[in-house]
Amino acid sequence: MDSSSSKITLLNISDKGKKIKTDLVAKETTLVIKLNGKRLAVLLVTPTDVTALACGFILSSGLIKEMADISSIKEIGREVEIETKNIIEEINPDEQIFTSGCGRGILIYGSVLEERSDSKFSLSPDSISSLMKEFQTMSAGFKTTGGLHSAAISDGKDIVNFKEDIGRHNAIDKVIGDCLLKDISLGDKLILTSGRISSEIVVKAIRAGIPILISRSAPTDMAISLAQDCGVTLIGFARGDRMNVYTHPTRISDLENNSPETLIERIKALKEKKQAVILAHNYQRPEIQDIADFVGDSLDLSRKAAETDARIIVFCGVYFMAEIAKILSPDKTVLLPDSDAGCPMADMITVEELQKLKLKHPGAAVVCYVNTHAAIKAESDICCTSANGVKVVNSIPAGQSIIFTPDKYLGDYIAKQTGRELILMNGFCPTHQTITVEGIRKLKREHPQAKVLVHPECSVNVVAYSDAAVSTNGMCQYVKESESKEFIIGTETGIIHRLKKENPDKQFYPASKRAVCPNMKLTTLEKVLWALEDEQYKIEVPTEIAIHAKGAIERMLYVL
Ligand code: CIZ
Ligand code: SF4
Repeated sequence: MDSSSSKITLLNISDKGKKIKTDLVAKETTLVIKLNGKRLAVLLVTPTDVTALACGFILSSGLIKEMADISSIKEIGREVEIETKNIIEEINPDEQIFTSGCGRGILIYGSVLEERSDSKFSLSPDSISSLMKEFQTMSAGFKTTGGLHSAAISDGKDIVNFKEDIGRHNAIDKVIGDCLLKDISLGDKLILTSGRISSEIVVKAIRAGIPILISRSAPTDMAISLAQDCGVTLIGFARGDRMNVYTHPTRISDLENNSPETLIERIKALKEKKQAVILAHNYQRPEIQDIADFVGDSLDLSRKAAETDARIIVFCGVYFMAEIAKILSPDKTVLLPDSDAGCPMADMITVEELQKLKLKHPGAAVVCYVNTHAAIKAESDICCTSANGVKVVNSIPAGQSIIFTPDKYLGDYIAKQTGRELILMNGFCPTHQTITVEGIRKLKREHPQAKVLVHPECSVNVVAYSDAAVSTNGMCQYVKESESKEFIIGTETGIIHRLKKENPDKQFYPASKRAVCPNMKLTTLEKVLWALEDEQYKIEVPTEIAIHAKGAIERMLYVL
């Protein structure tokens, strides 16, 4: 194919007047990628290195794992035809994910979540700065048109591959594909990109096995969360000597020693020194569960918080949980390692809405799910968790009407179990909504012996389809007592770490790989260390609210 620019004629208007000029602009053409005789994708590309682009594209899309999977490649005009050795399965539409505006393709997001880079490749901030400088110079050198994105692969010392394209995705697919064609290993390399890092770009690095991703521009929140989960070091705004390291800073040498082992040592030492205890929710990341003094559900954790002699409680969970710990232990310092770790379900109702409903139903008892802000608990008669909601509702005298807030699905489950009519609000958990009957049915076909355990925060038809709808602690107990060896787990996937640890001889399959609560996953080892070092972020609850909320929590504890 031809080169990357076209000569055009234009009218230039400036303070010096009008002038006809010629200039170079980026060339854009279509590229058809055919896989095993079928049309896979039509991309808009810069017409250079299209074979590399096609190879990188099918690797980034998860359709091949290595060059050895390809049996032939042909470039004919504006088409690249690739044949693979093995039949490639149809892409499961359940696993498919939308792509961002200028993205395109067939990225299969779920499957990358199982991949985790543990590459020990590392480099210093100085090397990053000088690589970025070289990258900039190369981009400027190649750039005759403006408007092109560049990507490069580096071994930490030199740039070993450099490509440009009108699309930031294409530029990256080109460098990855060219390394595949040239048999250059990628596990000990990094990617440099001129473009914004969205989650799809992180997916490309993961699929290629590249552990470090560096950009001049910004990453998105989803990209950061995915890079954290999959062990990729993500660096943004790398300009001059400055850079922001968003995830896994352990690969940046010369910084203070912060390998995971050292981080854990430092957390342990500081915890002793400051008389702190670390509590972690069942949905936390595995490494956080492993360093915690105690792992459990919100009720367990608030009890531990009330019992402990520690001076500081580092609460690895979400805001409403840390708030309960503070309400029950007002004299202790309660720290939430990431102040943004909230709960969208708790945010779905306001005090005003609840007050309005109370006025509409005078005399009704108000039962609030634990996933609420303290101000809502203060407006409620009694609190409950998913483990004790049925008991709590049964404790309310027959005949008294009951408002249940905020989770409509848990409310529906409790209503069915107790035979009580509940006045429901419209809250729900977005994470549990990723779990569907279709998804579970598919898993059940693969594992017909597996028991299906789901959380009552799941939608009504999912709960109806399950063998049991139970809280996270309920799942731990069910699995321990069950003779079954296989379980489909319909809740936030973090619980699977605990289930595996407690039942090493049993198998667990997440009902949806997308049931990952972004808020629960905000806590990382680094943030736990910083929380201890700087005693941040302190939870405070206004006294008036705390007194009333404590009443609702203590009434729940009394019912048990
Ligand atoms: O109560 C909890 O900890 C939550 C939010 C879920 C569960 O089932 O444990
Ligand atoms: Fe809230 Fe759902 Fe996350 Fe639990 S899993 S903290 S209910 S968003």
